Amino acid sequence: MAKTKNKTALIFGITGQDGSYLAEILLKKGYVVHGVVRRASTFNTARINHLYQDPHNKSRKLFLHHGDLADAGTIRKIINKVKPEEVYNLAAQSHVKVSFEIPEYTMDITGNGALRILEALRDFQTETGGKVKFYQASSSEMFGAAPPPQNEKTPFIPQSPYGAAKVFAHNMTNLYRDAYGLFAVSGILFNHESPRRGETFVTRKITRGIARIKAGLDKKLYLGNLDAKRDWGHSPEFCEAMWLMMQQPKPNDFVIGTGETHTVREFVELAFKEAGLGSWKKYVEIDPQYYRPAEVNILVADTRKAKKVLKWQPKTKFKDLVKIMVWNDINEFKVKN
Ligand code: NAP
Ligand code: G4F
Repeated sequence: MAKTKNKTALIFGITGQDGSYLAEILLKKGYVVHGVVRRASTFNTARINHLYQDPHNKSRKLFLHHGDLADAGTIRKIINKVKPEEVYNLAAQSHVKVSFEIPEYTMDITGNGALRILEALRDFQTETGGKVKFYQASSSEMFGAAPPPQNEKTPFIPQSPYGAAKVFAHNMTNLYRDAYGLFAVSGILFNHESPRRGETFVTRKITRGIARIKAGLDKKLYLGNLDAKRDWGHSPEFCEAMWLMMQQPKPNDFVIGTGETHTVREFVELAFKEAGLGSWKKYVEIDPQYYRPAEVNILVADTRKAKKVLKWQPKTKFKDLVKIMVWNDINEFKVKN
């Protein structure tokens, strides 16, 4: 991997699935990485503990700051102190079903949070002479009811408060690019998963549920809509695409996905088979509490632009992704129990 000497990046959402992979990628490329961490009453840094460096280490490359997307003053303070060349906004209330329960909070963090960073960068770029770049984590959830395949020109018809909040942040990112000349890009990423995926998203819920059943801790796995179709890729590869977007001569938006779609049922079937548990029908029950007031039925990425301009291609196949996640959870439960 080519080393990029002395560049400084700031990641909002460094403790999340993508934030942890992006931090690894940037550190490997030679960046100094700063990350914003929310204050919590228990440790919330499990995904980046392996990257932690002692504050007394004079040559350390990873720095953490307390902050919250609700707090514009601190965002501004951190940006002014760190003086980043690249800012990645991966922070969000990122759960679609939860966004129906807490729509106002979701809009404040997932929508307005991005605007708070953009406002801080508008002033900061005057100071740096326009040298700062901004990445916004946009989402295929923004397409909502728009028929597949979805690309950069597909209209947004969001079907959740989360999707609507992401559309707001996406539009603001474009506006700051056009109105203020900020190097601002949006990566419209389709679902991407990994062993670090949050435990309440469907893929990880399934693989973790299987591990618990195998370990004798549970008898059943309760799920919602098995008919929804998603374009599922592998998170580390998608994080590499974020970096590629930031290295382009001009800021631009890109759709990132695999171009393949599968139902939740297919994921379940393959995962139970992989774990050697036989038919999933013995274990899975439908619980309507996991249905959503509105659903995104089908997502399929048209990634021609990313392939052409970024030379980016997904590598991990659906069945391999399922395998990686199933065995990670089975092994994790073996160690713990
Ligand atoms: P994730 O695992 O849920 O991570 C979200 C991150 O945001 C965590 O670090 C979280 O901190 C932080 N965060 C939440 N609320 C915050 C607040 N008020 N202030 C500061 N930080 C806050 O999500 P992900 O899967 O890595 O996704 C990264 C980004 O891409 C998100 O914006 C998501 O909406 C978007 N996205 C994800 C996908 C996908 O399939 N994964 C697809 C498209 C777009 P804690 O660790 O303390 O909770
Ligand atoms: O895993 P999910 O919760 O992901 P969803 O809603 O597609 O959102 C994820 O991808 C977006 C990109 O398109 C991101 F922007 C967003 O931040 C997040 O990472 O649900 C996937 C599908 C849905 O159709 C849901 O109804 O699985 C269905 N599902 C069925 N049973 C379930 C369950 N989802 C969850 N979370 N839990 C269930 O028990």
